[in-house]
Amino acid sequence: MREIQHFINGQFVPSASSKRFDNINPATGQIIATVHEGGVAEIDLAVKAAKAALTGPWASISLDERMALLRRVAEGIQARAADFVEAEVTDNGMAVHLASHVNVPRGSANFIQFAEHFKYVSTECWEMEGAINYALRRPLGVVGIISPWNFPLLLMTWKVAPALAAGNTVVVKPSEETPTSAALLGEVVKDILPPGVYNAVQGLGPDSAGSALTEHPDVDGITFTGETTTGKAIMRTAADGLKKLSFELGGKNPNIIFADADLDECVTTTLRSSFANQGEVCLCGSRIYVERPIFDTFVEKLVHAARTQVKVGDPMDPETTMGALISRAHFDRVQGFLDSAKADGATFHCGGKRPADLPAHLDGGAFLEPTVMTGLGKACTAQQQEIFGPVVSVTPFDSEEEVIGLANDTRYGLSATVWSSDLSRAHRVAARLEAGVIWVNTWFLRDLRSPFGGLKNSGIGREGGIHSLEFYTELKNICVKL
Ligand code: NAD
Ligand code: 6OD
Repeated sequence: MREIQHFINGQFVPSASSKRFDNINPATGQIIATVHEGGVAEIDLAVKAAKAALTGPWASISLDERMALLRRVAEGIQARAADFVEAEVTDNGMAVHLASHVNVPRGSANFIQFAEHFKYVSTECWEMEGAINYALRRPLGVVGIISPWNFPLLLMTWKVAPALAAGNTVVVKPSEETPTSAALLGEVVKDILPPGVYNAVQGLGPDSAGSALTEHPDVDGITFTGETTTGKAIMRTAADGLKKLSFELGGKNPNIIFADADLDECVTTTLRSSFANQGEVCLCGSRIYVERPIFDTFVEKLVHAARTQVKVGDPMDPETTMGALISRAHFDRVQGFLDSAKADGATFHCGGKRPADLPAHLDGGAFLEPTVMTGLGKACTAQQQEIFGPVVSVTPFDSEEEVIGLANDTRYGLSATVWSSDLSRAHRVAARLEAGVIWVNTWFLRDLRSPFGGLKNSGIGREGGIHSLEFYTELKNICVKL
């Protein structure tokens, strides 16, 4: 059985305790690795290494050298792309096509982006009578990165790359569901970065590596992606150490489709925004609002596309477009939402069950058909809570005012899409939506220089471009009397 250890101070090391947990392939239900569970002792070792590295060679190399090292990390990921793809598919259950076209390339692109961008950012200077102020940017210090399972490499490197580009050192706690990519990144950086700059401690959340990292007094900031309830728990724990925080949390994202939208393009993209990565993308649109004149046609087209274009199956098959949900436990949670929707009177146009025709080797896997529902009122559980599965609910609307109200009627505020060929209306609606990221006539089109994050219960702060630099550094003002 393959073993996954911690990567601390440039070395793979076992846990001090005998605690281990299983890494399960969600498509087969098979155990694929045993993982060392870290806790207070391993986090302390990693934080000590990260703190020491802050004053070692990492601190004294030039900006150009640091960025060159990060570009080598990007190349290292590309060189090991096949290993990363396999790890992401077998840990997460995502389709190999998605892993190799989105997740793993973004793992390397994140390093290239921040290695480039941060080279050209300046600080402020203010002249006053008889004095001059200028600001210096310094690394935040030791950054704790707690990441989720849904895009393991993409989301971990989305934080590791800017943190390192800004001169910090990091301790990563990857999701217990998807431990492999953080270990593989250790293999990549081992011969590139000085020891202690990148550390990864495996483990669970509460009473394990996650809470130990949040509690550690020498961690200067925590950047977290995951559920809103976990964010609240981390915030409470981090309050004692007054740590700087950045949170990317859950969503219940609206897609707003006006009757003048290019319907075929809209359906094609909505199919993706509904079912990509089994609907396990924080940005997936789960509440679809369609202007009444095209409501029936839209539902018919989306259901037809879901039935004919989504191929649920073995994630390793390049033809598969939808793989397995992350675990049986998550499948049961999603099923609970489907049951509540049924009880609330939803009509199921497709899906709602495990596909009948899967091969025998996937018997233990957590598969669900793409599911389209209508008929849910705005207060229903399935309309208000994040399902995080391949399930969407479609609702008609009659006016711009009404749909803005419906879209904003949620405690979340992560993303939204607006579909219309009337650009004035699209701008007007986008400006009034309570969401951090809004796409017009597209979805998940990313420019890594732009601000990314959520409003309300979907997050705190923004990352991306200069906003990442803001989080991963501290500014100090120097005032010189002339
Ligand atoms: P999760 O909150 O269950 O776990 C995320 C990470 O937090 C894991 O590494 C976990 O071990 C750790 N953790 C759990 N409890 C902890 C605690 N008390 N202290 C410290 N660490 C703890 O989330 P998940 O199930 O892995 O991911 C799915 C969620 O993530 C969804 O809600 C999704 O919307 C959200 N998400 C948000 C974004 C975004 O950009 N806003 C991106 C991806 C995922
Ligand atoms: O594209 C990104 O940078 C990003 N953070 C995506 C988040 C996807 C959520 O599942």
